[in-house]
Amino acid sequence: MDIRGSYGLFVDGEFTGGHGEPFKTINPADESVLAEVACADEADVDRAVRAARTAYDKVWGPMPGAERAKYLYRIARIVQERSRELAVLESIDNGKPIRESRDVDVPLVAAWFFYYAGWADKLRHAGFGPDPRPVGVAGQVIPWNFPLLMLAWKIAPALACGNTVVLKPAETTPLTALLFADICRQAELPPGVVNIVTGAGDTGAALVAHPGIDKVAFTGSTDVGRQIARTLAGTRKRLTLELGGKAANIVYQDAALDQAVEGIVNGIFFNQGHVCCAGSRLLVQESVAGEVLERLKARMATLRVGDPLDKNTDVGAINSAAQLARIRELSDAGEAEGAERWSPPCELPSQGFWFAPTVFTGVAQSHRIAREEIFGPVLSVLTFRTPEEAVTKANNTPYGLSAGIWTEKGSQILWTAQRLRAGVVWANTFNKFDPASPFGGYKESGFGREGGRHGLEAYLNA
Ligand code: TXE
Repeated sequence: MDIRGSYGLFVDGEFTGGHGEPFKTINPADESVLAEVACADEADVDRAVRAARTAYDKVWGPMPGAERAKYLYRIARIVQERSRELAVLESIDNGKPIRESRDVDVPLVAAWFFYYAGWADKLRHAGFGPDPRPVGVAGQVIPWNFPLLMLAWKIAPALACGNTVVLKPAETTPLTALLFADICRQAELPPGVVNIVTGAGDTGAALVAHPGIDKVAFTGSTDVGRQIARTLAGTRKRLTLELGGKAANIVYQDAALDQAVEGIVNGIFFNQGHVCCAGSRLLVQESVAGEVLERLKARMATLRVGDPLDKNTDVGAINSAAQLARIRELSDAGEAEGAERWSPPCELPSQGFWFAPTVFTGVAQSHRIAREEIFGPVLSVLTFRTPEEAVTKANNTPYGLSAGIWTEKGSQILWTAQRLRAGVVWANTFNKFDPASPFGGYKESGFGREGGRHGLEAYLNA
């Protein structure tokens, strides 16, 4: 598949044009145009939903689970076979380092399909009720930070349960979803089971509002999540929302500090910090704060920022000009509100969207950089004296997606984890994902769980 050129929507097993104004997707590392992509308007979304409905009624819904499983296994194996192509395309459309797309994103995509393939023929015997049925047609809207992985999180469990889908990728990263459509064709997935409609927010809004959709799954900003909840209020549609986060990464004084520093770096600089569960607030016990910061800065100075396709790159490009503007705005607010800003010396490319790894110290809980999701490579450091204070500060956020705990004491891990209002709590590690583990938030981070057995519940009428 040549990635330069024009791209269509994927409806009923065919690539087709759209009636909206086509848009360009660019490489954020150098701003070059990668492709022109079709935009789906309401009529195109309607076509896709109808195709999904027909496929659901005639083919996919009635198909025995063991047969559906074969398709999911086939998709998983083709993802593995075409992993280089997927990783390169993901890196140039998103800006993430190839080391991450190659070693994290794409292997996890395959893992998700393998895992849910295994469930497809076991739904009747897994406590979902005597006769669990698929919900029907799912409308799925995903963001740009993990374009392929979010697609896998949404499509694999939906298909395993017997639903068909219409998925809208983000407007800045549509290409790997279209490559995935090509993989569906290669796997001979029946037409209409997976449909991809490209476009911006209007296309997403049309999909969510379409009366032929039975279930909406959304990952993205809290604002849009709220809008979608309003649109769906009073309808029969089911909804899961996975929204933002402002995770606390708590480092106790007895932690293995070098290991903790690796976890802090991974927590906030992985994927340029474009991670809903990023450890964007470091809460470090006062007695070791100086030592941790010294080691953290030394480690940050070794991070290589640059070309996403260079295998040695640690931190790639910011996904879009809009996201870069947001990161800059919040970082400027951090300085204006009195926090101290530090970045290692690093030469950023002159073309493209770049932001140096940054740490703020002297951060107060009232500062915007302690409260708002920055969604970039920017860490806010706060300190605490007692475990009680750590928990209070960690929970002092409207979000509740994830948290991290660093300590050598098992009892401290349990004590802290039980008190944190976060859907995922990592201990002595961070940003670890596994298809068997449920993932999702409390409070303004959304509701519903993706992954594991829980991830099936959203797609079943039990
Ligand atoms: O998100 P949007 P944006 C946060 C992060 C980021 C901020 C803004 O803080 O800085 O959100 O990012 C589609 N109806 N997260 O503007 O707009 C849109 O086309 C239906 C956290 O990119 O929410 C895209 O496909 N769909 C987050 C998807 O929603 C609509 C990941 C996400 O875009 C729509 C991304 C509408 N009215 C951003 N408007 C996470 N949880 O990981 C837009 N979309």
